[in-house]
Amino acid sequence: MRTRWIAAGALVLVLMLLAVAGGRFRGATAASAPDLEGLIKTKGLTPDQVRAAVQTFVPPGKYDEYLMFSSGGQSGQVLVFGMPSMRLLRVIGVFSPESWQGYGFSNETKEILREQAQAKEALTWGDTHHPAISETNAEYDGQFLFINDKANARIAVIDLRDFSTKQIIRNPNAASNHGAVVSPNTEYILEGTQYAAPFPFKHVPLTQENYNKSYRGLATFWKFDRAKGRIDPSASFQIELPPYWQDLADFGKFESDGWVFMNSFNTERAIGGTLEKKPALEIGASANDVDYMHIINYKKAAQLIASGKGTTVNGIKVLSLADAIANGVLYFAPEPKSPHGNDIAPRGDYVVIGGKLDPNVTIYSVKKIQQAIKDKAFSGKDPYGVPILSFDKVMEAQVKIGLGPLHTQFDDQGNAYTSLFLDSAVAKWTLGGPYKKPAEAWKLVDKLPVQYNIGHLAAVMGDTAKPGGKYLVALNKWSVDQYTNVGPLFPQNFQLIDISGEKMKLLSNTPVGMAEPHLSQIIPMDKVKSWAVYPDVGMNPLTMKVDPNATAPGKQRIVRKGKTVEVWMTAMRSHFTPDRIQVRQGDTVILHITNIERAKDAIHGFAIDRYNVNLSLEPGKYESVKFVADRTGVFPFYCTEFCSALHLEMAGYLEVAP
Ligand code: K7E
Ligand code: CUA
Repeated sequence: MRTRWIAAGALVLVLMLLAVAGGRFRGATAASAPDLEGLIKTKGLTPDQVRAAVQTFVPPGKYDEYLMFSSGGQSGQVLVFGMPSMRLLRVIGVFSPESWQGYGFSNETKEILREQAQAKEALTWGDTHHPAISETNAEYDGQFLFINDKANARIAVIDLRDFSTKQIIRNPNAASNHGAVVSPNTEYILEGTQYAAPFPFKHVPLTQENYNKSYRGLATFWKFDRAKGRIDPSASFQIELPPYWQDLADFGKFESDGWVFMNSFNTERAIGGTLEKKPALEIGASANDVDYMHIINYKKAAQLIASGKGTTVNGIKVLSLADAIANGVLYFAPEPKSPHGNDIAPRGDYVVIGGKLDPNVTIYSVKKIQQAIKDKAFSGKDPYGVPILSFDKVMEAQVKIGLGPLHTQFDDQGNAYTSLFLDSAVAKWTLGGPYKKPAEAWKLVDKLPVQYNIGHLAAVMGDTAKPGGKYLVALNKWSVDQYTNVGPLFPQNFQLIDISGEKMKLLSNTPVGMAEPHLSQIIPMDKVKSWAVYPDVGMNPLTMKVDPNATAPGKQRIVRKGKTVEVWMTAMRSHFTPDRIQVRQGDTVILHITNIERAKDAIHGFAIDRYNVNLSLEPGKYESVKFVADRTGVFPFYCTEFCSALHLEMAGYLEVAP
């Protein structure tokens, strides 16, 4: 039996190789076949495993078909994988200093990390959850990437021309955030709060009465200026929400354009108090059978703000809850208790909600929601006066798919894929019209076990207007027995799944040992047009322009002005010019360094002993660093990238005289 499997496997592989090579290596393949068979036999591979290996293998020198941007969880960074090989191509420093990139060491990147920081904040990490690629007509355009920091209520902007962070915005009124999504043409990035907090933020003693009265949630719409590549806080606004714990959200598109759908939980407004013998938060926050999906007309909110309705709180315009209700900006719809995922179908016609404690996914029809709002089909109001749409009037379908449904992605065949946390599985089910015929609509069609405790999943462009099908990645929280033990901090487990056929097929496992990714987004490789070198020599990565302090060859110099010593330096294989700097103790030293190389990959680093100075200078990049020379001595500086045969010689001395 076993031998027959092995023979079949070898045959499959040989046939595939022949097909791929178009017969070019017929002779060679025939000659090496026994070796292959032996290899398959020794490893005990099944035909499916052999097929998966061939399918995901990207030969040396060839490129992957897709890029996957993953959140880096508590590392505060973004991870970039090639797919289907699942090779890690890049880590992007975002909320945490990243020494390989010199991120958080140069003046330019220090400024990004410090930008918008509030008094007494010295944040050196973030908890990234939701990367969002910029969109044009509800499709990824590959220009920018946004990501949230759940812990500190921040949003970062990454420019995909050089894959580096350009801006970090701190929400002045929120204490944490969760969802981060972009509108179909990237006019806005939505940041929803997670845990309700006193509004405006200050100390308000945590009693039930105070909580109900003075604590609030917020939906923040950050206006994105695409030409500048920056969020413009002055054109942004917030909508005040009841103190529920708002969760994931999605922007409508096409027929739901102008609307946002946002989950909430803890509509019970539980505040904990276990030591005082009150119910634990998790019990209090899941007592009710339903929570409220927030249905927000953000275009109307933007008009109201533009016509002067909002008040400015800590520098940002806020539309009050009362104004939101009075002007038809905010409605609720009941949703299964403790919901999590909130995903809009490709045509913008359905909202899919995964209720963690409900075995169904619940699907709402956008048409029905719009009709119910018109008809004022309300079943009541919440304690703050928000009208609640009647569940029967807005619900389209419920599909029983298994335990712990979380997030949903879509393919190009009218199917949806939902992660099942408690079942450790992916459920494939069908959408209704216009995606499928009535007889095929709203049915569970396949289920694939994953290892283990899946959180998000990501399909190729799986949350856009044009899903690509083909592949899906399960982002599993637990790996348990999938890898060799490397100590009690276990890697996360990414599993690549083939979704091109009727049945899902597991292709590969990838351990992620430096982060807990939440969401990923997958984009065809050719949609991202990044630079191999900075297009002009002396480009400042912050302004994306040639910096006035960039140094041309022949213009290198050291200038003293009072107690400030300024150095204009170039880096080129294999020397820094100048290579000797003499200062006196207590001087302020400013280094302007330009990598004047034009060759791809000719990267230099710049480090100084004991001064915590560390830069990464990619070809054409200008960066500066400033420090006070407070310790005397003779400190070597050197290039930290092995750039040439004389790389070790690419060095110099900083002399600090008493
Ligand atoms: Cu981990 Cu999207 Cu923050 Cu779900 S979230 S798993
Ligand atoms: Cu430059 Cu090593």
